Amino acid sequence: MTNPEETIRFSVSLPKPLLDELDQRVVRKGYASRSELVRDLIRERIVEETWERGDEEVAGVLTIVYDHHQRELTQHILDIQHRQYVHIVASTHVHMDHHNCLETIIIRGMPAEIERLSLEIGGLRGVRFSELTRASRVSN
Ligand code: NI
Repeated sequence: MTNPEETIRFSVSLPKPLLDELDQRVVRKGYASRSELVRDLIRERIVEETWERGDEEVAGVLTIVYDHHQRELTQHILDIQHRQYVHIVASTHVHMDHHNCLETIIIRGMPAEIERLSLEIGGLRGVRFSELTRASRVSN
């Protein structure tokens, strides 16, 4: 029986310029080894594909910066979150300065639902910055 935790070594053939690029990234990003970087690249790709396929539950973190003084915007953002409460896991609000509020909203659901919600909030008048980090379960 094979152990699912077992690490298997295999060899990959790469053209020299591509290998050089890989090694530069290892150094630049502070990886301990090529293997560590390649594992991360594969996991990133798996998360992306899970989102593209769209058939399983994933999680996203929406980061927004918005104008505190934009009339009714704070209430509007809260109303949307309450309407979608099933999907909203948590949110954190930081008052950055007199005008700017930063909020991170953790959302669970199908990729299309999370994308729709993110666009709805990000598209509100007075939201100055909006970025969705796409995450999913990833095997070891
Ligand atoms: Ni604030």
